[in-house]
Amino acid sequence: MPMQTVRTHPIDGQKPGTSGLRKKTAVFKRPHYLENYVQSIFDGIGGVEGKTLVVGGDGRFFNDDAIQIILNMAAANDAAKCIVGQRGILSTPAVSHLIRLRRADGGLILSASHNPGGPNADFGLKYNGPNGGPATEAVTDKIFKRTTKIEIYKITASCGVDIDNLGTRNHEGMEVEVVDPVEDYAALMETIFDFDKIRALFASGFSMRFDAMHAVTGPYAHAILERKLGAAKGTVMNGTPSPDFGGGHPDPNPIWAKELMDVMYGAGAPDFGAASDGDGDRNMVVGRGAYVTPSDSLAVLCAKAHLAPGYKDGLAGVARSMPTSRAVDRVAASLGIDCFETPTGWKFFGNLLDAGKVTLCGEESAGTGSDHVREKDGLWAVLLWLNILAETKQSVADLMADLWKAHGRCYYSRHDYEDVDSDKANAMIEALRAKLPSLAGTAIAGLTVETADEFAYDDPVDGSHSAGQGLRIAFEGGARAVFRLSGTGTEGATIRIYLEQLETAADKLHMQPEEALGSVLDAALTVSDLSAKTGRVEPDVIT
Ligand code: VG1
Ligand code: CO
Repeated sequence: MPMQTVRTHPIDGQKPGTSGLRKKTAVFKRPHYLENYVQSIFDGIGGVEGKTLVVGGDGRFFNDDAIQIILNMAAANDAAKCIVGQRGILSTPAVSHLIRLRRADGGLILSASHNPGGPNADFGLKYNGPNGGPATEAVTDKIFKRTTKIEIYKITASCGVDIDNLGTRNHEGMEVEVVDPVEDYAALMETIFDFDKIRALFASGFSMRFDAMHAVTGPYAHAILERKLGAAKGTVMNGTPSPDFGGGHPDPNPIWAKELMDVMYGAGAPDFGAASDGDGDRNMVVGRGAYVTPSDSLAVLCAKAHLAPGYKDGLAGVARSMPTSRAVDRVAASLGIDCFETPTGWKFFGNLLDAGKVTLCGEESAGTGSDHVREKDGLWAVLLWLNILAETKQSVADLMADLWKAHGRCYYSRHDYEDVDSDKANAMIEALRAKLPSLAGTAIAGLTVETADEFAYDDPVDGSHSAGQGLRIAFEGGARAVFRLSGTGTEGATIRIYLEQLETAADKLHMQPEEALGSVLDAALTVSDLSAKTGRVEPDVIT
C-alpha cells in the first residue's frame, strides 16, 4: 500500500508535561492531532529510519487505534522494526525494560497513567529514549519545537497489522514483532528478588491483596504473584484491564483505592496490600490497618533493600523528587550514601541512574524504582516489599515503627486543588514567588520561616539547568510546605501543596497525620492566601 505524505499545520498546546503529552481522548482523536505529535517525536529525535522502537500502552480507550496509526507512521518513516506488546499492552516499566533488553532506539508509551480513561476521559503519549527512560527536557523541548513548525507527516494507508497474535510479521516493509507483555518483565524480576523465599512466605499462610485497579498490571500480577509465587487465587483484585478502568481513577492512593483500603482496615484483613496505577509504574503499599506513605515506603526500601539479592551489596546512592519527604535523606545519611534531590518527574533520575550515582529513587506520588529499568515500577516495589517481609518476618506496621524510632517520623500529606481556573492558580503562585525573598525570619501562623526559595536543579551529570521547579518554605522545627502546579492534568490547573513535619520525640511518633500537620497546613494556607486567590476552601484530594 502506498506511503502518503500528508500536509498538516501546527496544532497549539502539544507541549509535553511532567510525563509526556496528556489530553482529553477527544482531543487526541481530532484530525491530525496524534499524527502531528508522533511525527514531531520522530523528527525531534532525528528521524527513525533504520531504528527499532518499542510500542505499547495501558490498554485504555483508543490504545488499539493509536497503535495502528503509530505503526503506519513508523513504517512510512522507514523504521526497521517495532516491538509491540500483544494486543497493544505493555506496562510503562515493561517498555523501559524491553528497550534496554532489546537495545532498541526508544519507545512510545500510550498512557495517561493514573488519569481516568474512556471516550470522555484522558489519553496520553510519551517517548522514552535508548536508555529506557523518559526523554530528557532537552529532547522534549526539541519535540515541542517540531510541533510548532510541522508541515507534513508520513503514514502508510494500511488498514492494520495483527498485534493480537505473537510472532514477527512484515508491515509495509517494516518488521513488527508482537511479544508477550509479561514474560521478559517477569524474568527480570526473578533475577532481582528471592522468589523461593517469597514463595515460602506465601506457603506459610501469609496473605495479600493486590488491586490492579482494572489497569495494566492485572496480567503481570496474576502471572507473578499468583502463578509464580503461589499467592492464593483471588489475591489479585480488579485484575482484568478495561478500556475505562472499570469507570474509576486508576490512581493508587487511599482515596481511589478505597476498595483495597476497606479490605486492609476491615475485619480479617490480610497481612499485606498493594495497588498499582493505570500504566503500572506507581505503587501503594498498606499493611494490616497500616497505610504507608510513599515517602516512608522509599525510606524503608532504602534501609532494607540489601535484603533482596539484587541489592545485596548495598546502594550506590538514592534520589528523591524535591516535594518527597526527607525521610529517605535521614536513612541515606545513616548509611553514609548520597541522597540527591531532583525536580518532579522520572526523567530527572535517568542521568543519575545511568551514571551509577544512585540505585534507588522515588517520588511522593507513589513512584519508586531502581536501576533495573529507567522508570518507576509498581510491581517491582511490591516485590521488594515482599522480599523484605519474607526476610524480616516483621509486619508492615512494625517495620514502620522501627523506621520512625531509628530516624524520626516525617509526617507527610499532599493536598490537591483540581481544575482551578488557570489564571487564578498562576496568579497565586506568582504572588507567592514574589514574597519568597522576604519570608526568612518572619512568623506565619505561629511558625517561623527558616528558608524560602524556588527550587532549581543543576544536573550533576550533564550540567543541564532546570528552573521553576516548585516553591518551598522550610520552617523552624522541621516543617516544610511546597507549592507547585501539576504538569499532568488535562483540565484547568491543579495546585499541589505538599506538607511535611519531622517528629523525633518518642511519644510523638504515632499521631494522626492531620494532627501533626495542622500548624504547617495553617501556615501554608496563610502564606499562599489560597482561599482568597482561588475561591477554594477544601482540597479535592488529600493523599
Ligand atoms: C505527577 C506526580 C509526579 C509523577 C508524574 C507522572 O506529576 O506529581 O511525581 O512523576 O505525575 O507520574 P504532576 O506534574 O502532575 O505533579 V505517572 O504515574 O502519572 O506517569
Ligand atoms: Co503511571
